[in-house]
Amino acid sequence: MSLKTLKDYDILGWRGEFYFKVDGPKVFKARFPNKGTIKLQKNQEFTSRADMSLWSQFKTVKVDDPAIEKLKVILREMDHLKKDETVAEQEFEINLPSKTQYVILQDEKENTKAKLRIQATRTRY
Ligand SMILES: [Ca+2]
Repeated sequence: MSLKTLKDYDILGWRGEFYFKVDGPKVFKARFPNKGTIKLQKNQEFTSRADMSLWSQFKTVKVDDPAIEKLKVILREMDHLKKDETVAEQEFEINLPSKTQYVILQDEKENTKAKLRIQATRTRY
């Protein structure tokens, strides 16, 4: 995952404080990072380490039986003076299994863009 913004999100021109929420099937929800925020100033970019995941899930899928998992990813920005703002929100349909793919989550004005890597390859153990 990488996150880049072209905008100043805070009134005082400091930095945006971003976090992700992922809505999985039923009631599961995840936040990334679990605690804290990704702080970005205008034109800064954050790239996560390879071992960081917004969401992980195992699912047993029968061979030759196509399965689709839907995940909603929400990018929010925090402000101490008001409610957290939803910058971007999108539902992704992930075919299981599929090759590793990259998707873009961004706001309407394309100021803030997250590039997400979806890895839904077969796991054997
Ligand atoms: Ca803020």
